[in-house]
Amino acid sequence: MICNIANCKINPAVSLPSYDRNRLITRIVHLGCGAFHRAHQAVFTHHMLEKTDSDWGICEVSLFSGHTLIQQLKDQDCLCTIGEKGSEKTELKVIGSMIDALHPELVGQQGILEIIAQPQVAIVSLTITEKGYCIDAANGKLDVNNLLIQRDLANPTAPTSAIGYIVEALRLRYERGLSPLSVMSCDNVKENGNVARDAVVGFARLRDEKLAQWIELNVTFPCTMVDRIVPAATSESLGEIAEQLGVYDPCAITCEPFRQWVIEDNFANGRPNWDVAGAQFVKDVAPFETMKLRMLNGSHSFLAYLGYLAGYAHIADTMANADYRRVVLDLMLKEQAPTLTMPVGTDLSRYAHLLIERFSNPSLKHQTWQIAMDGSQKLPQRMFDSMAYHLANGSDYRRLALGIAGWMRYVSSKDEQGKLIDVRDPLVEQFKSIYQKYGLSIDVVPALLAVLGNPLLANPHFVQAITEAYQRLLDCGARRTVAAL
Ligand code: NAI
Ligand code: CS2
Repeated sequence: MICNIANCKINPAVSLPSYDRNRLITRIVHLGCGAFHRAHQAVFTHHMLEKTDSDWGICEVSLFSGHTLIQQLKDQDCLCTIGEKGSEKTELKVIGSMIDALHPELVGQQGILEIIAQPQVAIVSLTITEKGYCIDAANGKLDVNNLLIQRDLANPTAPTSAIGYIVEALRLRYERGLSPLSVMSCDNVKENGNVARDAVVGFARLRDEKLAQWIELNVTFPCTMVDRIVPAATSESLGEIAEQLGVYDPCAITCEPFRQWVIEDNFANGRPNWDVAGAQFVKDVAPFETMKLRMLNGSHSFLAYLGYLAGYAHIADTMANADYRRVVLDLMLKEQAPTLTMPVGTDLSRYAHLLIERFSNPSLKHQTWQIAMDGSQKLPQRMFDSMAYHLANGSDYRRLALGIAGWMRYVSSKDEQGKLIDVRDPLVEQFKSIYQKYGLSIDVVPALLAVLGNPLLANPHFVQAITEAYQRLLDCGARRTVAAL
């Protein structure tokens, strides 16, 4: 018998699901069974199940990478260990909210579509990364030139993109006279529900106007603000958990103890009472989402690019440098907080100090390289929107300019010692050709802004500020440039 958490004795100090998992049925299908989903929505659902007699179970789907993980989850009855790492101790819990796991390589595309088309399924949730929405950064609408979208338009009943899957599954539900459902994005995308709706309805319209109208009228796309720092698993993190758990769990994830979820209460076909597990249902998520994207994620990206260039592997290492710590707090309070309009009573200074504490958690090995990934998809909502505010208001934006220049220097794919950087981004080929043409020089600045389709390119003050910051990075390196701010 293979020993795993479903059939072996595990450390009795670890908490196990206290509810009868046999009562759970697939009401949620989750696309993007990565690290974050397991440590966030699956955990909230687990705690909700502990406190209620709800039957809301989750069927996990990975559309691309991750078929090994899906098989491993199935092999252990979809149980999975979450290690919440405080700065002093790690608390383990085995969660039971996931009840099935699918991958196209294991069940085929039809297998996944038919699960979403089951009558009792009420929510399709998503953590498919920013690029999974196939959006054209220049106008925020479905990118019809995206290769996955083109492939799915040519062969819509055998989709490959998340958007193609959702539309085909909704077509099956529509044609079978089934109830609609809610598509709930949990990605770090500005107005993530609206972006998901625009992509889904936009794609459906290219297939069938009637289907598009049915979706627009019946399917809801709640926006959410999601927060929990969840680094990718490593052999070290899995080993640490195995030691404490008493058995090796290949699906285990470590994360910080903090978790937050603010959800627009707009569901077409019911929803779990996630509020009993600490989630907040609100009418308007936008202020919370913007606050988090700019203050947390904007600072994260700043630390990731300038930290990586300075030779720091993890966010906590970067935060141990007093200059980075000071500058990132200033970035939050002086350049991000003033751009926000928050509900009365929100204490942004407290929020910023809590973020400093969370980023400094030394036991959380969150790689600067991981956060640096996909910058072309992340920077608009994390930094460019705030820059637009400052340009319109004549206020200071030196730190934001340096963050963007840090990204530009990072995508050169050579660090300050000349070592190769493994740049991951959907636009990586375009970055390569820009650097081949101009080399490490300020001429890359307008060229990189142009590939992002960024409208601020037309603003000479903006371009000058980024150019100056980029030149300082070339002259002095990241550490000295940050220290001088
Ligand atoms: P991950 O790399 O562990 O998982 C990503 C998942 O997305 C995988 O299942 C992968 O198959 C899928 N995926 C990747 N590209 C896709 C595409 N083009 N179309 C459809 N599916 C695709 O990453 P992780 O940590 O789970 O993060 C995923 C997203 O969750 C992030 O991009 C972010 O938007 C959100 N998030 C992550 C947090 C974190 O700390 N890790 C915290 C808050 C939000
Ligand atoms: C990070 C986020 O990878 C990144 O870009 O900034 O995933 C961050 O860890 C989360 O948003 C925290 O909630």
